[in-house]
Amino acid sequence: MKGRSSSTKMTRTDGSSTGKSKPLRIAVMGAAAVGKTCIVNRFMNDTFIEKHEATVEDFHQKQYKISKNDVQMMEIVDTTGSYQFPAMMRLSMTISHAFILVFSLDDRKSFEEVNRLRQEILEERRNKPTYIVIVANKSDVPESEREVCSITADIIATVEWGCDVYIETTAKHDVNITALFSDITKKHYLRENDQSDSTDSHRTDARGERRKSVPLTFINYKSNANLRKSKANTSCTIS
Ligand SMILES: Nc1nc2c(ncn2[C@@H]2O[C@H](COP(=O)(O)OP(=O)(O)OP(=O)(O)O)[C@@H](O)[C@H]2O)c(=O)[nH]1
Ligand SMILES: [Mg+2]
Repeated sequence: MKGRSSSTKMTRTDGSSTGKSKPLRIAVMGAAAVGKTCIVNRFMNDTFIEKHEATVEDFHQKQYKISKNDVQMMEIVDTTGSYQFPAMMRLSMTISHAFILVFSLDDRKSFEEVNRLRQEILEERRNKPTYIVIVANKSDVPESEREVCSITADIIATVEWGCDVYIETTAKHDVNITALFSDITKKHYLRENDQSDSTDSHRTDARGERRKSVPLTFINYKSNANLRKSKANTSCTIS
């Protein structure tokens, strides 16, 4: 693997106030080359790198401004897509609160990998609060190159798997990247400050089963209505 050595990247905004809540730890996981690093780089630095350079593990910090007077500290772990570091992955699963599980719309196997990771996370965390977002990246790729149907993936992720949110992104064209992180961060902040609404669905029940949920409405789901319409005649199979 042509990977970087394990590194720590610390990036802060210039906000001087501190958040009331504990740092939010987000782990970004998924198969190799699905765009995890590009998603994080787009969010942290508004940059996009064309060349794929395999990650071992990168750590980022950012203060996210919730409102005029409130900030939330975020700690983001950009994990490896390689299977070579299982202990590192387990640790990320143990210490993180939220998980961004990324697959690429032009890579069917990466969708299957997201399911494997999801199961491993739930097993690892058992009844601990766990917020899982499934990200379909590379939404800019042409229809002819897609191997995963977005509508089917959305239904599987939110209904069958009971994940908290499904969202399409393109790190390349910066679509839904900020919404992705701000959704997770705002919900965490509200939860920590005891203002969460009763529909919050990040927790597991006593049997360790996840409650089903509906994606948040403030996220731009790349105009789902149009997406559904435009894909009405497209055959999608994921099994
Ligand atoms: N078309 C397109 N390409 C993308 C997008 N995001 C990432 N890529 C490309 O996909 C390749 C892999 O991106 P990375 O972000 O390095 O992938 P990764 O998931 O971090 O890979 P590992 O670190 O090996 O696990 C690069 O060549 C990127 O330029 C996207 O939204 N659209
Ligand atoms: Mg990477």
